Amino acid sequence: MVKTPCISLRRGRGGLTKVVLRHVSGARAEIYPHGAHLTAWRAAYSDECLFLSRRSVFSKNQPIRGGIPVVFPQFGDGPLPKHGFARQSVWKLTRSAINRNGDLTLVLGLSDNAATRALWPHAFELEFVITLGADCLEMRLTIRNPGNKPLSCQAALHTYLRVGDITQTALSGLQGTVYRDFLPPYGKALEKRCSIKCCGETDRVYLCAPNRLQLHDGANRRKILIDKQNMPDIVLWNPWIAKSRRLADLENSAWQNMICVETGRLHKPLLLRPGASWMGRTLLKTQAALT
Ligand code: TA6
Repeated sequence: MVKTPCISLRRGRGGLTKVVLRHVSGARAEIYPHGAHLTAWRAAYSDECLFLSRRSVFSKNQPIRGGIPVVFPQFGDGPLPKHGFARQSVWKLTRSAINRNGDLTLVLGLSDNAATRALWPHAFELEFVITLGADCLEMRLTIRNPGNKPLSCQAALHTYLRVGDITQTALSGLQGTVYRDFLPPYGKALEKRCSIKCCGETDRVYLCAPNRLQLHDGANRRKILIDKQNMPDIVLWNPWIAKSRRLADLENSAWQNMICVETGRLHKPLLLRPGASWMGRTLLKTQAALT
């Protein structure tokens, strides 16, 4: 049945507002202005592609667990809240459109304010453009420096992909890339594997990684193609058993059905001159897989 394309505001979990994008093909996405957080994405004729924790808290004071957190201006631990404050800020809904090709676009914005300046004394303007197609989800994150001094920051899309079974899941495209391990023995190493399977807690950043990766989700008989521009680094994370248990907002079994393949500018932080801007793009596309 052909559906009518629709962009609607709904009351989401925890009473937070969410925007629902419904494509004529049946593809669908959900975004909370809280963090400009994509919490759901399904392509036409596919089931849910993003992992969202059933235990996630939906409140103004905490980031949503799962989906696609927007990381800015800091990745990981540091002087700011972990992964920065963008994922805990309420973004403005600046524009939406049903495009001539039937794709749906939602634009969200976040600029510095008293709360962010109290944490990080810099002017900034962020724009997050989400476009939903029949079988793909495109995300464009733009950072502009409206201030009169250089702006140094990191940025990433911390994508939680939903998989049928982590033991039947493999990521390809990183062979020959140097990675830095966030777990012991730490340090750097060269990725020798053509196809990577998580067999334990995995937490590492691949530096200047190739722009096209492929996640094979064998249990769901699907592939997710990851196509990035201007986001050189890839973070691969699975909490595995012990860390899943330690994270209160993550169900104990989460490690079996999620893998984070994150795209960003992390290893070499951005340095934007006054008036300059940067744009990073990530496209996720689903394909059926025979096995
Ligand atoms: O991206 C990987 C990572 O930095 C892991 O170390 C893990 O902490 C994950 O992010 C989740 O971070 P969060 O702050 O959302 O719990």
